[in-house]
Amino acid sequence: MMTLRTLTLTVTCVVSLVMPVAQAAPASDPPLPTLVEPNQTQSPSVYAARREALMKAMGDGVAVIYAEGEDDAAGYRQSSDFLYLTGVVERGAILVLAPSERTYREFLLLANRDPEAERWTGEREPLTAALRAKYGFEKVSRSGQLMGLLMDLGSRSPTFWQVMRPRAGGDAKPKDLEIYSKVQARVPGIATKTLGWTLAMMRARHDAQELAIMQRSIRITEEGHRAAWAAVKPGATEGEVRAEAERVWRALGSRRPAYESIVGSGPNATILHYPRSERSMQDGELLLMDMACEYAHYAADITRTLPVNGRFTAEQRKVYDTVLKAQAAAFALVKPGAYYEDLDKAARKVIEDAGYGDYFIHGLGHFVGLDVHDAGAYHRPLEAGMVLTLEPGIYIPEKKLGVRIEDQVLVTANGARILSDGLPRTADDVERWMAERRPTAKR
Ligand SMILES: [Mn+2]
Repeated sequence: MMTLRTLTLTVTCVVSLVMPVAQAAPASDPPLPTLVEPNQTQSPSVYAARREALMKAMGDGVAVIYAEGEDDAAGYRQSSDFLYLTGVVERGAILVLAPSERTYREFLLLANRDPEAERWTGEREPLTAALRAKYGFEKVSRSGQLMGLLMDLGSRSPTFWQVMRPRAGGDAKPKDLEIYSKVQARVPGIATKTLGWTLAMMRARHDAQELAIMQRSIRITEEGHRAAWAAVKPGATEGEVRAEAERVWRALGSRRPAYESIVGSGPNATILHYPRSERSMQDGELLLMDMACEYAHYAADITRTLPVNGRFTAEQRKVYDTVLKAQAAAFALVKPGAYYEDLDKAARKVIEDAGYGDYFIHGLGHFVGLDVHDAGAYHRPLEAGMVLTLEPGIYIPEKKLGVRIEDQVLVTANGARILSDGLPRTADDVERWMAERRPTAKR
């Protein structure tokens, strides 16, 4: 029987998790660009072209961009603005751009070496021609040079550009504005201006190579979802399910989850950022899994909701279908020129018309890229190359019932395409997958 054969083939594919993901990914996925190990970055020329575009937008003056990464369980994660412009994964690094200079227009400043610290964290490289070639900069020096360099450049082209979008929260002055003030206190006559949304818009419009990496990030995420779904059954813990996904991502080359995985059953499915994953799931409940990996610094973001025993109840299915319909209503509007607010409104209307208006309590979605909540301007029309999530949800705490369906959508020249198309989405497809692919309860 035809369906059986297809089924067998797919099962083989899913079970072979140790195979490189390239063999599991659909042949139509774009080929991955060459990534430079060990940091999974692209070639230095990719970052040089981005700096060139940013300098074109500046015209003149000087810009300082600080590396402001953070440490997590997987090590140092570079800040995305800095990574986008340099590909340099070093803490304490600083980028200086000065487009009106005649000879050297870009400067990479690195933190001083510390032989004792390097015994613990690994040896860093001296400032040599090899290092300049590796990073694609003609001028590489130490960060102690920053003040002198800025006094020099600022007196020649007296504008300091704020390139990074300021973050809300915290009282600290942004580091770029801080150093600008210090230089301005010594060299009068230098103005401060903002580039506004320039860098955010550059980051939001993904080129073909970035899209190939993002597609791979999604495929690895989907493999993890499938492995996790196979562990879903009454009595299993949320943690077992989550661990399966995270194990598979790591095995396929991902460094870290793109965000703290959310795996919530029954009442926990209604807690938007439920972090603990420690409950045993029960027969008749729903399990919400909002979990995805990061690959080569690019985030994925996918959510699915499954019935723990493999079959939706009538009420669960009604809620599920409403969420799916809301997602479809938003998706139908995605194309260049469309506004995010209108997508949100369309999805909300479907949920309100079905009588669940009070239970959709978050926004429809967000841009995805280097960060899971990526740079982008929600007040501007969508453009080709942008990727956003559509993730409507209905959460009814009094019924211990929560449903969210989240997919990543690429804005194309004429419309849109779902990038996360490798997992079942409709209620029927989900039930079929669970009936056919899930190991029997005996396991
Ligand atoms: Mn999301």
